[in-house]
Amino acid sequence: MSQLSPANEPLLKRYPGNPIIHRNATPTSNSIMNSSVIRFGEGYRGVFRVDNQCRDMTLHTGRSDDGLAWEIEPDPIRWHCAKPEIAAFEYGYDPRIVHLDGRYYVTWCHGYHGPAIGLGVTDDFERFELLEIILPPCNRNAVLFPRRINGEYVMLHRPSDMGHTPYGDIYLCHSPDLIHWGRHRFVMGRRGGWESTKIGAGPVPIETPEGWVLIYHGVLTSCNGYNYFAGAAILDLDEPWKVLHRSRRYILAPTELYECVGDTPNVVFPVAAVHDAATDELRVYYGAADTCIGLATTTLAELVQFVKDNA
Ligand code: BMA
Repeated sequence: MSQLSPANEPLLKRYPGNPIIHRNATPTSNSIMNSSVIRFGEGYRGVFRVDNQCRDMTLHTGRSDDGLAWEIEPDPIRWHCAKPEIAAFEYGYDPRIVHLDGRYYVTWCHGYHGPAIGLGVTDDFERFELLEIILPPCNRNAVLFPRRINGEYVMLHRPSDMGHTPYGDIYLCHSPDLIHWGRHRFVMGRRGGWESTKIGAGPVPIETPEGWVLIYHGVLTSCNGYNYFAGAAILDLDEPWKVLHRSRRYILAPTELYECVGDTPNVVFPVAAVHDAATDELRVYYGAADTCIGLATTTLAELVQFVKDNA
């Protein structure tokens, strides 16, 4: 448990049963982290980053009735792909899922001569189709908006390099068909403190009357390497490259044992957010220490207020 006083806790409150998914949730997993979940019917489904005991980075599906207790498929997703030249899966990691035009689209970092962005789709979380490589290397953290904006699909992304990328800002691009992307805009860059080295989009942006709420990760470089934090900003509804508010304070920092001890110490990496419109509860799912998955909550109203108060 944290030694900090309640008044000194960050905005997001950890679920007391954390981590909700442990590193050994499949028979051959080394670690399960940086994964995406979404409401599906009466329950939840997810696409999970599972690093196996050969240390291959693979994508698996999983299911849950309550979003807390998860069953992760032991075998990686077998992607159907009509295009043999892109069908080989060198690796896949950091997936995001969005419900868009009635289907479930998945974006992830796709190994294709370097870290590229893959786009896939499913309707039932049983059959998955790999549609295209939508951004070439080197890129990571591609996140689709959940609806068209002014008639076009919109996606956040983070240009990067072949390695662990000691820089990184968030950009946005547009598409008429989800396949061809252009009309690039700068959204926001790294700045001081917890986000001084690089930033990258986290969960799918959440639409509110105040703007799109964007939860993202920020990284600082310490004497022991990268430390990952979660932060939040609000983007303009019609021109989402315009940042209306951005919190100087993080909303979650790596302070618990399972966030500080693991394959990569000192990491909280938010990837999915599930909002309950009836209660306003916002559940944020995050990878912890590149080893397991944690859950933290707030309300959307509190998050919006926090971002404005700490801008
Ligand atoms: C992600 C991935 C991981 C990395 C992590 C921190 O973008 O690249 O392999 O360690 O950031 O959780």
